[in-house]
Amino acid sequence: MFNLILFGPPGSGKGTQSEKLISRYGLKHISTGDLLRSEIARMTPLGQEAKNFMDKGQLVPDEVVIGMISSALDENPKVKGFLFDGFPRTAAQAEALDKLLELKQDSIAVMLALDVSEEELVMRLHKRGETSGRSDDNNISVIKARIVEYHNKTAAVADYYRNFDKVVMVNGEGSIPEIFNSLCAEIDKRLQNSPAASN
Ligand code: B4P
Repeated sequence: MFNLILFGPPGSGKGTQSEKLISRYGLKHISTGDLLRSEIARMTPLGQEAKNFMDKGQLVPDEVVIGMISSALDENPKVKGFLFDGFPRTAAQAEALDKLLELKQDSIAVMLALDVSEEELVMRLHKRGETSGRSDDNNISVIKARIVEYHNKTAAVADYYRNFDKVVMVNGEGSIPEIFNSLCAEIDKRLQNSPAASN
């Protein structure tokens, strides 16, 4: 399998680029944000718990998210690979993901980290809030709280994968196709060395 993490602060374009990448490479998309929003829409107990955190711009507790990922991996045993979008977001989530993949004799091939200035992030999310109906996008103080959570808890995840030499920084500012091309160039380099992913 070829497993990829698309990493970056809120609003860096993870969701936007993931849609294009899964279509090009046939990977299974796992977005914890989408999974959580689907739980909220279905008004499940997990969704109700998650909503309390998401509406404040806080991360949902690790055990909730890790449980969701474990189920998603089990439900997709025969895929070419996974594209993890918005996960892992804490060092504990990163360690748990490595262990879950190890149980399947698998691992992360690369983390592509989108680099976007804070000013641009706030602008993008606020703009999306005008139309998305997402309660965490239409309030500047919640947007800023999400960015603070990112610096306090999520940025360390890149350090975790740096220890294994798996992080590649990609400029996340510019047009959507330009950024997509930069991501594809990095993936293509690695796929050439990964026989498992090319079949
Ligand atoms: P997510 O759903 O992961 O969303 P996000 O980080 O806000 O956005 P993303 O980076 O995907 O941005 P997008 O492409 O949409 O998280 C939401 C919440 O869920 C979190 O705050 C947290 O509470 C919870 N959560 C999720 N995963 C969790 C986990 N693992 N652990 C704990 N809690 C978790 O882009 C944003 C906007 O920018 C869009 O409007 C897009 O059109 C625009 N855009 C994209 N690329 C652009 C470009 N190049 N130029 C201009 N605009 C661009």
